Amino acid sequence: MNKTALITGATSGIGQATARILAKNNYQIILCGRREDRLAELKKELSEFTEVCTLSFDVRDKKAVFESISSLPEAFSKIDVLINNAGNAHGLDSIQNGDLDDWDAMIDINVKGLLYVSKAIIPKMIEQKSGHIVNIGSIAGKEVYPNGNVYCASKHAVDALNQAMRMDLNQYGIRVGAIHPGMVETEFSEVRFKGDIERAANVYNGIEALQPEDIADIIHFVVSRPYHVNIADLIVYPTAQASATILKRDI
Ligand code: NDP
Ligand code: 8X3
Repeated sequence: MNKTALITGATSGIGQATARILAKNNYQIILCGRREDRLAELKKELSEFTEVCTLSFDVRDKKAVFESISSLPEAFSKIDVLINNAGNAHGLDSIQNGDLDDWDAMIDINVKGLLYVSKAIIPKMIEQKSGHIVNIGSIAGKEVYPNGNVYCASKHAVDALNQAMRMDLNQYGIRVGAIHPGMVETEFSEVRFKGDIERAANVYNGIEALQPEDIADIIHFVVSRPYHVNIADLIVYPTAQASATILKRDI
């Protein structure tokens, strides 16, 4: 029987590319995100390769998370792989100038949203005595950079939760690991800069950034290892990047 993967944030970037690669490699896919038009479009595209189901919910909405996941049809109810990917940065301001709504968004989505989705799925994995949780962190969870404050804090929390989940779920034979990307060219900067496309494009100026497919490829590698192999933690930079602030720009 094919394995089933649930991917949060599948409407864009890393999540969308991951859905594509897993669909082509015989996984049944549960696509999650808020933008229903994109979910429907991707479902149509991937249905050529595999069975696909969509769930539209905001990860901040506790009730919606639990209701959506418990509404899954029988054929999708055994979740083998959870990709906790939904998340974004909102703003890039100093601590003294930060916007409280941005802070709430990052903590509510990147940390609490990841927890809600995990909490809705972990009992199924415990019952199955198997499962694999892949948490998408960031280099912002390994280092802090100027004006990164709350985004970095949210991703440090993901790093801590990744370690904590691996410890607590060890007794049930559940695999837990994280991937921490550096600069990936997605809608990430557009969201961070609230639709300022020019400012977002400048982030990648003169840099051959990672593409979402590069991370998706690594996620596929991680989940397709033999079951006794658990890749616990990976940091992935583009070659042109050495840390959040050290970049070789060819301009
Ligand atoms: P994108 O902006 O391209 O994708 C973000 C995804 O998250 C979208 O599918 C969006 O779906 C979903 N999402 C955002 N907010 C919510 C919400 N409240 N409820 C449900 N889904 C939500 O960015 P990336 O693909 O780059 O980001 C994916 C992950 O990778 C994030 O966790 C990000 O922090 C991390 N990351 C990104 C890096 C980069 O440089 N791009 C580097 C390191 C880590 P929708 O809007 O439809 O709900
Ligand atoms: C995204 C990478 O450096 O903008 O998580 O924080 S960075």
